[in-house]
Amino acid sequence: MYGNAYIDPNAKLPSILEGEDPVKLAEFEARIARGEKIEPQDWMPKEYRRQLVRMIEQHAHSEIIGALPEGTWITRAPGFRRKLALIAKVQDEVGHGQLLYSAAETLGKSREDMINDLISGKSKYSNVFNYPAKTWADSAVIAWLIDAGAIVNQLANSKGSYGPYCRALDRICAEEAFHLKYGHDNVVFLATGTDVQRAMVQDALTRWWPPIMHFFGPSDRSSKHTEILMRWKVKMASNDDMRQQFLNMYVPKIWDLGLVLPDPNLKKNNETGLWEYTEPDWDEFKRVINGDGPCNAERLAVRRTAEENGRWVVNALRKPDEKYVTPLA
Ligand code: BYC
Repeated sequence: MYGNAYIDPNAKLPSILEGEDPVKLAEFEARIARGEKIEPQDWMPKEYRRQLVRMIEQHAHSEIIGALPEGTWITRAPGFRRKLALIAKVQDEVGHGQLLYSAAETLGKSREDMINDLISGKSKYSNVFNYPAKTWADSAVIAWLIDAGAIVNQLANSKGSYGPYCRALDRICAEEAFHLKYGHDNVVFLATGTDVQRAMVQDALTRWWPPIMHFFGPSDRSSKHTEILMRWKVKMASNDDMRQQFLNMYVPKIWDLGLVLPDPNLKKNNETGLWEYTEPDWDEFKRVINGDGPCNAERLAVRRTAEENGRWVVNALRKPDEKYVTPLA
């Protein structure tokens, strides 16, 4: 179904590919089928460019907005070692944003336009970051399980077709692997700690589970972009496949810690090898990704303030001829 390199020049193109040169399109798809990377200067269909900008830009926004829920715990981290590790993690996430904005810029959209689309609410970013990190245990659950979900997604897509995105993902995955260890250590510490610590991490897990199930995107039945993205090897696994991979790797580890997941139907079907679960609440998912989650307004307000407060730096950098001002002292 996917990755078919041959396009019949006489066949009618799908509407999203209308107007494309069929010969160039066939060459492009043949390169992808051979596993070659597409680079910024190469010919690509408009829809490939549009889809990549959409996906990489959303990913970049997710990193810089994703720094906020955990970032609020830096000042309240329990102990110096945890504080140092959390500062480093949050800094990494913002760095991932930088890498991804640079990758998206190679496709022709300026960083300023991307940031404007974020703070105006036009662009999306990951659903999970619209929920509050109420306790220290929330930051532990994010670092372990959101980063785990991100690694499942990014490890697969780093083998994809667009060179700059794949190279950014390679570097990001290496750093995320540390975040995952940090998050796991943090959750294990709480889950094996006092009754209060245990209750705190259980409560955080119970609240974060539904957003984590949403994190991989709508079910394959209703995912509108998967087919074309998999055909062009931008996405290397479907949303449901990634959700399954995540469940397979992490549910046993969560259960090993004696923690309870808030889904009575969650179990592995040993015949199919697939996890069964209660259908996530997709209405809530849609509300949250379209701007009406518990923290959407707050998250965008923080980014807006950061933009306004940092505007003078941007303006200063845009005037390369300006004389260097000698400090008074
Ligand atoms: N959240 O057709 P579909 C991190 C939207 S950050 C929000 O399946 P697609 C971290 C989707 O955009 C890492 N929106 O889409 C950072 C589309 O809407 P539009 C975050 C979502 O693209 C800091 C519509 O639903 N990872 O790890 O084929 C601290 C239909 O969906 C979501 C990435 O960004 C969602 N979860 O597949 C800690 C990965 N899911 O655009 C950790 C990169 C779907 O038509 N992105 N939508 O208006 C992807 O891999 C893919 O875009 C997705 C969705 C798998 C997420």
